[in-house]
Amino acid sequence: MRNPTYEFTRAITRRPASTIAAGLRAEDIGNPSLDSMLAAHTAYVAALRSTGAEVIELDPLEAFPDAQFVEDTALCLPQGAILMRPGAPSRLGEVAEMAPTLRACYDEVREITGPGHVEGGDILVTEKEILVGRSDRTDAAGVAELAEIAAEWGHSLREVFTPAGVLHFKTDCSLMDGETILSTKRLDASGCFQGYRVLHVPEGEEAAANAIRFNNLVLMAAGFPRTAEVLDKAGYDVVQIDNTDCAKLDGGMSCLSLRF
Ligand code: CIR
Repeated sequence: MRNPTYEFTRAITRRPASTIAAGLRAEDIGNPSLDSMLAAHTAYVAALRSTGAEVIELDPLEAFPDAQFVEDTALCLPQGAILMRPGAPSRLGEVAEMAPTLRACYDEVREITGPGHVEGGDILVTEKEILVGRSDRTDAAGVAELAEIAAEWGHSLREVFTPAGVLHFKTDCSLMDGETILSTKRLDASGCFQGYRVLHVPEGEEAAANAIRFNNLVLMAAGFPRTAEVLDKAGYDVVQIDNTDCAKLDGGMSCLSLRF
């Protein structure tokens, strides 16, 4: 049987827009290059497709410079999709742009109506529960509204906390399989992964924690050889994707797709 937390038949991505230099970032380490970001995007989509999945590639949205980070706009579960309500005001309008595609893919589409906020990057779905990290983008009211929908669909949801100064919960962790999480030590130290098998990202390679398990592959950012070795030794088939330009906008592997 398919494990819906990491075995997927479809993904949605969106090509980066020419306006990416206006994208949000915590710290300015220079503007991303559109050409390099497009090349990395093409490699990312090719890796997803190489597993046999269908990838729906959406057109760039010039009015939304962060719109290629589609993960933040929705949560995809086997029972249906839930449209998020981003905590970043400049990103709120991305949800309406994503909605028609999800309505075409799912019979059931619900939405976070507010006043709270939740971004998909703060949500980690495991086999036994949905972990939602409160962060600067995801607040208690948003988590509570999401918990009601999740409960209706038979999921238990646990509120956890994204470390201060970290954009999203999944900036610091990823699901590797039914029982295994890749995490930074700083996030694991909060105790949120008790009962899971945890693989630690080596010190100094924290930016490699945002990876995705997608069917037989693990996609991770290139340039973190010790993390790649940890995953390789644990038996995962790792594909490294250049994340240099997305990283300038605090983005990583999970942000770039919705997977279902
Ligand atoms: C933002 O700050 O919203 C974007 N520049 C990056 C979003 C990354 N998304 C994610 O981790 N799920």
